[in-house]
Amino acid sequence: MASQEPEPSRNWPISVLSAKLSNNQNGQIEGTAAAASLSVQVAAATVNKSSLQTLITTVQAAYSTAVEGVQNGQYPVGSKAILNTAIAAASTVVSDTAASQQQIDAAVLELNQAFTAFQGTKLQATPGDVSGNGIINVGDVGIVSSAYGLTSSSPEWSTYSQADVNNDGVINDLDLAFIANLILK
Ligand SMILES: [Ca+2]
Repeated sequence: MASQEPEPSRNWPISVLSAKLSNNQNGQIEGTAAAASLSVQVAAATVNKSSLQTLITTVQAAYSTAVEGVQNGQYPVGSKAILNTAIAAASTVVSDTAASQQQIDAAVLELNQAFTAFQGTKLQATPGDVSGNGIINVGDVGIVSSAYGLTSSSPEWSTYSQADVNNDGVINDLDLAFIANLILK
């Protein structure tokens, strides 16, 4: 990537505006230096922004597809704004031509932490809560019973797939037993 190539060295003009002259006898004579300037060539340190850029791309993709709400697979309201703030902070570092490798590495760490925290807020279905009402009870057993025997190749599968609690592609005794065990706990 282009970002891995060293930036060209730059010339930094330095002007001497005033100087104090000494006569070596503890006395100082205020003097005005003649207008002088010199140019110091400073080789820009090689910084690698590729990992930060890649991370930003990844997080931005997750951000744009994430949906806020209360359904399974969604994210709590407000969580996207927090992630977006973290993306913006990382983007600022990427576009800062004076950013040091240390600042870039810190930005990678911070964005990674924000991304992990965001992913942790994703709403997950409770295994066994087939009806999705937040509790596991006889209603869930009823749904599994009514879908008993269906397999992933059944035409009604998309309607009843949530009854396949153990995700083995068939709704059978194993799923009923799983839910029954949770109810009896
Ligand atoms: Ca099953």
